[in-house]
Amino acid sequence: MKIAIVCYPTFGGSGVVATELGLALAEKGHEIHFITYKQPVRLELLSKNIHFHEVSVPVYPLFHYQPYELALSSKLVDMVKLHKIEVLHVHYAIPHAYAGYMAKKMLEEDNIFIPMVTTLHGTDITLVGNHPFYKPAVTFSINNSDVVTSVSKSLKEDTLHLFDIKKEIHVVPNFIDIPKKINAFTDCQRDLMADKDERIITHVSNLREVKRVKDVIEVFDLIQKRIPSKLIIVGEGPDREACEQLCEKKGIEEKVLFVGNSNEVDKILCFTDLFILPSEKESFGLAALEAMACGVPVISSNTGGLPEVNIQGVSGFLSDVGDVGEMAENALKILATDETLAKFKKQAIESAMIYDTKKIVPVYEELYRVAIDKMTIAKH
Ligand code: GMT
Repeated sequence: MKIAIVCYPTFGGSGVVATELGLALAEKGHEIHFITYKQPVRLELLSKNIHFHEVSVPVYPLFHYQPYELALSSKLVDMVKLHKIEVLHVHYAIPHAYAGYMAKKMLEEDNIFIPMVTTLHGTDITLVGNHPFYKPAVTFSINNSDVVTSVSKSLKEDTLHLFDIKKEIHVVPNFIDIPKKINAFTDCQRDLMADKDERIITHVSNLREVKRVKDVIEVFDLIQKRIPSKLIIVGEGPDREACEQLCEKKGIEEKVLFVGNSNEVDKILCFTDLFILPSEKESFGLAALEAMACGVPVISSNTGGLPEVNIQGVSGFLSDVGDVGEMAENALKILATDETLAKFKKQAIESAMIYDTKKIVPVYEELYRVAIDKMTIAKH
């Protein structure tokens, strides 16, 4: 199949999933066209089946807001025609499903009928999409997609609860190449980061309010009072400064390392003993799954889709949002002895297995096939 993928190319779960999906599909022989404003961060272009088309939005002084949706839909029309693309897969409803719908309609004028698959990722539904400013457009774009998928059961429920949806929503969970993660590193040079007797705790996110990074620091503070440990915070975002100040206020700045955005997350996870994700909202929690696939147990909140990923008492523990005391106690249970830690590490990998790329990518392929067939029948 010839498939166009539209996503956010920056650091962030929806872009990562879209990129990994494109790479996995290309490996299976499909022709993949990424259409976005920048090359996705995890995209490796060295394959005959991978193409990247940049959407440029020229700056014009009259516009206070540059019309990205317009440029994207025009680019989609041109690329569909040029490369004979058969299906359009847009990740994150805003504004991609909206721009995709416009492209579909423009193409129909030329007798080109292309199905659009929309994948809902999280805040496009729960935090942003639900805002009255966007709600009518998001509802319209979802209802006018040919296939709608959500990354968790919880996100599907939220979507049906918050919007007037007339479409079936297929739950297709996020995925990860588990064998690749397990074999990513043999020697990850743990000694560079911590002393032998110290436990290493990690958090990865875009350091936004919704991630509650201050809770990560509160949990770590309680842990480090009881056992020697280090905290690594990976990612950039608006809350970084306030979090650095909090570490200073607590006098733990020597034990907390802010490493910014990193392309070496697997390497960091390789020497990590525990992952903390205390988010306010989390439709799935790809970062938690990545940690588990690397054999890292997870302490998380029990919000959204996290209970579908992090299994209570098996891959880690879950607590109510903001309950930093319980999170720290649970963390200490896991880190107590090398034996318990080893048990949780093993269980984390086992729990991640159901989300292996090989199990999930065929589900998308089948949805594309059905959508293309339906479109072909409707055309005649
Ligand atoms: O919705 C967001 O906050 C951004 C989005 C992203 O692009 O990182 O994250 C969402 O999609 C991820 C991939 O499907 C999920 O793993 C995250 O849980 C989800 N974030 C939230 O729901 C806050």
